[in-house]
Amino acid sequence: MRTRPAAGRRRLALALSALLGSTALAAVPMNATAAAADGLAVQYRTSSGGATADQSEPWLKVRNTGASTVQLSQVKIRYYFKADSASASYRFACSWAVKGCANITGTFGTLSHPTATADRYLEIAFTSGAGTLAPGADTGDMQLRFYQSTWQTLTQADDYSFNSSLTSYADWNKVTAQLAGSTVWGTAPEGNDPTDPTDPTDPPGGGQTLFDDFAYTSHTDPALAAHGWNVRSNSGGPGVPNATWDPSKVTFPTVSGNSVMNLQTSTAGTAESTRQTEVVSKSTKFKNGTYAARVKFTDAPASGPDGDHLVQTFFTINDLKAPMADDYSEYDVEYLPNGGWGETGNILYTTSWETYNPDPWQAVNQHTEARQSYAGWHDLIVTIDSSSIKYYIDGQLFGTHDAQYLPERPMSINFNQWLIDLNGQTSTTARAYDEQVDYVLHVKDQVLTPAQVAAKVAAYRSAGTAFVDEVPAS
Ligand SMILES: [Ca+2]
Ligand SMILES: [Ca+2]
Ligand SMILES: [Ca+2]
Repeated sequence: MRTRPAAGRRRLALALSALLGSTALAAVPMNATAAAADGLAVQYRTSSGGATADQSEPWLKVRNTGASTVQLSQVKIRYYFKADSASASYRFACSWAVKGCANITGTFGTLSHPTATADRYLEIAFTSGAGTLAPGADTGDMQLRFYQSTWQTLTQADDYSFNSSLTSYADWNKVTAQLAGSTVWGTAPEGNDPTDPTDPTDPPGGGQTLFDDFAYTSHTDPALAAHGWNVRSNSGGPGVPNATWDPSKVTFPTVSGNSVMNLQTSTAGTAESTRQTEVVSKSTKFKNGTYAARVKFTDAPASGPDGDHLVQTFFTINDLKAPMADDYSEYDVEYLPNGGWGETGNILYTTSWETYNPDPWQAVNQHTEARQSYAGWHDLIVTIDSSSIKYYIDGQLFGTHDAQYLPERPMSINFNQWLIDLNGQTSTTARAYDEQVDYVLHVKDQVLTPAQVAAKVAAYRSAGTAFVDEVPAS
């Protein structure tokens, strides 16, 4: 569905090009035309005009120049700049704003087509709390700033959107505004306007985000299902044959004021007494991009004797259509606190799957492992682009897997906790293990650094957003 309008617009552009010639096409004032229809203007001033500075201070005002009221939550502003190094990371802050800093978010993105003066952008967005702009109204002052996360001096003389001479507010078309996904103001650096059909830019939908802070009351909270999650009750693998997948063992306790999802797996040494847990997105719409979750692994049971061959996970997966089918896809982070699969101690695996044959067992995958304890909270990130799969644990690169293991089709997002077998602890005394999940994040078609993931999560929290899902159905 998504490709049809884009293809249609591309054909229109080609037809115009044939009529007018390519030089004439470049002169067609697409943005001006759109602005007249949709009606936003952006004013800019800098409060930090030096060629270099401790922080860049793009202050902005957005004005509704159209005839109808605009929901600010539909507006996104981009300020484009050249990063100080390929690895530089940036932090956003709002010093003061008429609309309230709590209603303004700032996130950083990377341009698909870097130019001499732009390879990143700061994207300003608004929560629903920012309200509306009536025709003719503006947001008033938004005193914004950003700085290197190291607080090293940044160079802004080479930044596309920077203008040292604008020290009081004036219209500035090197900052762009999107309204409901269409660029209605300004000109992006050449080749980087996602809504200009003549620019060979990001795949459609890039940057759309799923974020869930898992603020629910119970596994029967209607919001949990409404937000796209299924708490598993159907029988079947993986794990102990004839074990029960028990939705009631998925709970949402508050830990230090923050709601977390708790998956509890328990057994008394028999299949009949074994309870496993799994939470899965109902939608299989997740493919390239960034996946992140903050997960608490445990080395010891919450109660009872230790030693079971437990698997604590965060993973993405789709269906195996036939043994060894190439278009199967799965990316796993799996922690075994008590060994299993031939291991005798704790081990963390990250595994990227091309495909497999269930019988006789044959696996085509690449994995990275670390034999050490990962008890406690950890930041887990998986990034997938068109060249590799990367796994990060607590901000450190843990493994890079090759292009032959890239996904062919979209996947679901899953958490589960289960027992490989009942051989690790043969007692019939009851015991229970907990895996906790603080949040999950997916950003479609964009590879974020661990710092960018942390900034995005912090921005949602400072905006009071516990859940958002912008990822289109595939
Ligand atoms: Ca710069
Ligand atoms: Ca595959
Ligand atoms: Ca949480």
